[in-house]
Amino acid sequence: MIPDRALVVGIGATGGSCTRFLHGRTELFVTDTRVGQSGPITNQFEDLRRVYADAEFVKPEDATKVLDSNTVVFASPGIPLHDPVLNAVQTSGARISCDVELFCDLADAPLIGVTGTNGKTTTTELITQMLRSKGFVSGGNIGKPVLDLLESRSAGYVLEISSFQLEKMKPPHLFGATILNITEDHLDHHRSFDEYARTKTRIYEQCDVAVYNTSDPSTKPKTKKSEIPINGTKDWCVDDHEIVIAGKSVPRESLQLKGAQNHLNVVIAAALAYASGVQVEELVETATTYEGLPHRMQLVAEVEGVRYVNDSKATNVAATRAALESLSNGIPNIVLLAGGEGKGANFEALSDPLRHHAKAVILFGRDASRIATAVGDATKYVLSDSLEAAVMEARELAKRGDVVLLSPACASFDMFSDYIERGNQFISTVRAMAS
Ligand code: UMA
Repeated sequence: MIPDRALVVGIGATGGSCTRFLHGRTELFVTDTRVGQSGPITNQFEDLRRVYADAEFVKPEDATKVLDSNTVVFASPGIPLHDPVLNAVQTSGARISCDVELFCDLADAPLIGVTGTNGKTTTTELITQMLRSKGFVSGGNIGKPVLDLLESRSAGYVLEISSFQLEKMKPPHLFGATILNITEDHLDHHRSFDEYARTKTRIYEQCDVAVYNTSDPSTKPKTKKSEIPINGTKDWCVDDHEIVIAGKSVPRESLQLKGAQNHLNVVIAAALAYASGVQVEELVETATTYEGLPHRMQLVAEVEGVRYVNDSKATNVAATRAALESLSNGIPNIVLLAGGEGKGANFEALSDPLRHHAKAVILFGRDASRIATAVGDATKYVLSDSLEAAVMEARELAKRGDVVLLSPACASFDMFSDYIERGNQFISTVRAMAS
């Protein structure tokens, strides 16, 4: 329910949405831990202060002064719980929450929640496509702050929920929930892999139907639930040649989405939509026609017999591993472009797939040398100053039949505003080269 007193921390997409929604509905305070630092954030803060004149905008160092035990703090996902401001909140008696918790309390419709290290956005979109005829819409970490969805009064919602959000909310009451996979990521935000994994499992605590992958025990609910275990029954599974959806076999080659992880996610999506009442024929139709999203294993162009693939959304080691494995043709035929902000990851896990599938890796961005140290023995490596220079370098190294793959295994924030800008720069460089 809407609290009597609220502090919004952060003025990004989430904080902006919280401020818009709570303004006029509660006694409202707003802060951002970055105010006072150089950069545009202080100006944005002043602009917002003018728009929401009856909210009180406070400096981060004064934020704890406005807290009491009745205050609910809506913390932006990117701020870790161990940040000094959130730390102080926890000792003040105020309660930490987030927009997703409030949304789940207020939305009067069935909710489906999707989390996991990789594939969340594609799977969330696919479930939403499968449930479109029932009037479901998507939101959350996918890029649409959830409180903005309330006005649509939709028949149901498919929410992509990140670990950054799950750590700040009570377990949500969901109709259906899934953890797609859990691999190492965000170790600069969560204090350990165990904490990251534990946070993700909160998605199942209050759900009616859990869908998980029996081949990956970390995705399994800890308590007994009504569940659809994928690869645990012949009605819902993936094998070398087919996927099976509610007992109906669909050849894998008929799916537009490629790669083993994607095919597993198609079955998971179908199981959640099936539990929500969609007919099998409709599920198969959507599964076979859905083309996926940009920046995820997106074929950009074929130039002189070399395919250029944009997988800029691969911001961790597991995603890049999956990309290398799904494009491999059994010989080292991939020139990988990787690098950026490594988030404290261990890049040695890339050595094996690079040894088997890559003829070279071209490294750029802040952690390029760190990655080179970890994987330098596995394949030839080159350090590059920019993404454009890396593409040119790749063109020299790739021969007819090879693949040039941008799959950075890192966040983009050291060089770009986000993975979309990084992917778009790759696309424009490749297209300029092709013309
Ligand atoms: N920050 C501060 N102080 C603040 C507020 C933010 O330092 O007071 C910093 C954060 O540490 C972070 C950056 O600002 O470095 C942006 O964080 P944010 O929480 O303000 O971001 P929003 O603009 O609100 O966007 C967030 C999600 N971002 C993150 O979780 C980092 C978006 O997911 C999400 O789409 C949006 O809310 C709507 O729900 C993006 C993301 O990268 C796509 N998510 C991670 C992922 O998918 O791996 C979890």
